[in-house]
Amino acid sequence: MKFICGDRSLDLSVPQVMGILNATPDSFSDGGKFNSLDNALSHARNMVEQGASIIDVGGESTRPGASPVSLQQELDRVIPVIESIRSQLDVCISVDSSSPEVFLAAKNAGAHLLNDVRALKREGALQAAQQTGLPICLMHMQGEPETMQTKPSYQQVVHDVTTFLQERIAACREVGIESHQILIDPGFGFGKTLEDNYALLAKLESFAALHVPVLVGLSRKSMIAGVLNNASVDNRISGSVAGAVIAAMKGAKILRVHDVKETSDALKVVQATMAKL
Ligand code: 7PM
Repeated sequence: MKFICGDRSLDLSVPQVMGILNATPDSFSDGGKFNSLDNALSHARNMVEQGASIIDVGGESTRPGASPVSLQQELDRVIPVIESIRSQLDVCISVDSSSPEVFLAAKNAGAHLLNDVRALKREGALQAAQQTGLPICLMHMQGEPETMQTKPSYQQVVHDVTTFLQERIAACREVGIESHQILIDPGFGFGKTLEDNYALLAKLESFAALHVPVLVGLSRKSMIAGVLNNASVDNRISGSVAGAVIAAMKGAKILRVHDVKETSDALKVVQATMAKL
């Protein structure tokens, strides 16, 4: 199962780790621009050494309640980081964005994969994604980050998320993005209650019916804290690793995580086991 990402390929017959790199000022600023770029690159390098085969570079905070960033701000944060990873590291680079301008600039800077929490719903996003020729991860979100956790509501969460992702796959195909270039993601924590998140995780294998690989991000999220007495971020690692293991056993091919070493080790155990099924 080779998944082509620009001029690289990923072997999705084994679960792959996508390391999260937040190119937001709160994560990588100690004043000077060079320092923050250096810090981002060394974090990326560490994650590659620990087993990440993809680095997901994001410049827009999609934290529940977050306010939107300007396009220029997003470009300024993300593009130099992509260029620097591209020139220094042997890894697949994904860009976490919803903006058509960012897709095109990221492709020019050397990105291999687009990751859109808005599933190419923004004006011009479908066309821009198609133009890059890069594969795309379509994520489900109910509402927008500012308000999505106010009152999530579904008829049947698994069915509703599946239908949405099916529709977005169809929209991609209409503009000429082929199904072998598409990944899907149920979007843990994006407009979902604790119950919704666990219902989705429990039924994750059902997304195989869409015939495209599944990517999952639950690292350090509130669905982990929510079953751990609202543990602080530092105390969510074991819970996050458990979630990644469950997702991989239910067929997820890419795990988007903060704690790369811990998750990679756990996924090797999953892989050794799954190879005997
Ligand atoms: C603050 C809180 C900052 C939460 C960022 C986040 C996903 C994603 C994110 C995901 C895909 C996070 C989120 N989550 N992309 N981007 N899937 N495809 O926890 O679950 O990292 S941002």
